[in-house]
Amino acid sequence: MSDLISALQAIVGEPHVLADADLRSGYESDWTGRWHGESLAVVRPADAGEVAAVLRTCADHHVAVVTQGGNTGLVGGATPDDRSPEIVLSMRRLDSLGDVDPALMQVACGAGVTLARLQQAAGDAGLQAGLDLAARDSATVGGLVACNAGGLQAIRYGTARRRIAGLEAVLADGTVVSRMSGLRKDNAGYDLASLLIGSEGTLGVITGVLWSLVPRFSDRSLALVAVDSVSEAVDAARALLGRLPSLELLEFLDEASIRISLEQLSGTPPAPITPAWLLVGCASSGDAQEELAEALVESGLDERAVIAVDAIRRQRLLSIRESLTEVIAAAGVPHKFDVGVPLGALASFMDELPGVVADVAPTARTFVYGHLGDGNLHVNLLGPDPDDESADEAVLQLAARSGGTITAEHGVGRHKPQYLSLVRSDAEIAAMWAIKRALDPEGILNPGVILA
Ligand code: 2HG
Ligand code: ZN
Repeated sequence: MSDLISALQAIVGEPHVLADADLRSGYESDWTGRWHGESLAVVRPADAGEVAAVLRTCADHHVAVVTQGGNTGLVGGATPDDRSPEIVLSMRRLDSLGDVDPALMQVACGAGVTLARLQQAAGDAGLQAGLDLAARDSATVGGLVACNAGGLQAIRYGTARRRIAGLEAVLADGTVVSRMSGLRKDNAGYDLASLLIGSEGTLGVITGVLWSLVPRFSDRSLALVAVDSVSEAVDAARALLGRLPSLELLEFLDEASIRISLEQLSGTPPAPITPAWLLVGCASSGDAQEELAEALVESGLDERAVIAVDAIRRQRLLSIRESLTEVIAAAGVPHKFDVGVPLGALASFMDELPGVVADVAPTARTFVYGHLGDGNLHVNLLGPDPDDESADEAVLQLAARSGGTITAEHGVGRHKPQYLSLVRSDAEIAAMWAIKRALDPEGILNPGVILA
């Protein structure tokens, strides 16, 4: 393997090939601690040309490539495993950020630009990124696109897919494909960008994108609604979805999530602790608070709602929701899910969940929170051994039985390939394999991710 290491050093420069175990370790484990493995080296290219040369070299040496951005993924999709010799391809040095085009509302970003930096650049131009999530300071644009990330504002602006006006990527054989003209309309053949978005590093390595920004609204408002049951939460969500065009965020927390989060935050709870809380946010060029207050009255929710009157209180409310991933990870190695369930089946999914978990993991602690407006719930279980898949199987089967999906947001990764057939037909999986084999015939790009 010393041949491979020297060849990689010749491409990216010696300091950017991390072969030492201590230097590699931060890239070889996800931060929940559930996914880890060993790589031959971490390679840090500076541009698409270097990525192309690295891929060609790895193919020559029959070594696989696990592409990694900010390492904030939650399904092991950017973590090496020990099944085949692999390098980690860290994309963080591809961090160039162009000027915002205010007319087209587009900006060119290298794959390694963090979401926070993109948001800042958008804000400086009087616009916004149209995507937000708690890992914004580390998550990179390339990773967000490779996973088709959702996050807190997907209810208004859609997932990362909707934000992509152009894309550059390196294919497994080292060829660079680039469609960065930013044309709003272009129907010339298959849309390769669409295929690469959400492909989790298995079809190509995304090196840059043209990001499509959204208008920034001058006024924001956020309310916490304390409800007595999940079905009440779902009814409230339905009512608000229909009558609040400026809705930008509609989040759910169950009682266990409310309690574990509040334990970390000092001070009195902002509302009575009930079986569920909703966070309802809107952004408007008019008076957001008035629009929100009106919608709450019309939905009969005003007596259960607390509206945050300023940005500091808004941030405090949001942090109860945003801190959950870290708070839960601090309490153990969680089994994490990002199931999607149709709104009409959400209440029965939540009713059945405790029994389904108790059957296979009677001592597990269950937390449910997430993007209720999108039907996307984050079930988190603490207790089962990280390698014990029985609760995973039970929860994902329940999501599938409920007419939902095994992943609404985080992707399949290494966690869920064996469950793909719960929600995709044999014909669909065969078509996915045909695409995979056509674009990556040697199977060097993230083997074992999505398709096992
Ligand atoms: C979120 O919505 C992220 O906060 C992480 O998707 C979800 O912690 C999780 O399970
Ligand atoms: Zn989420």
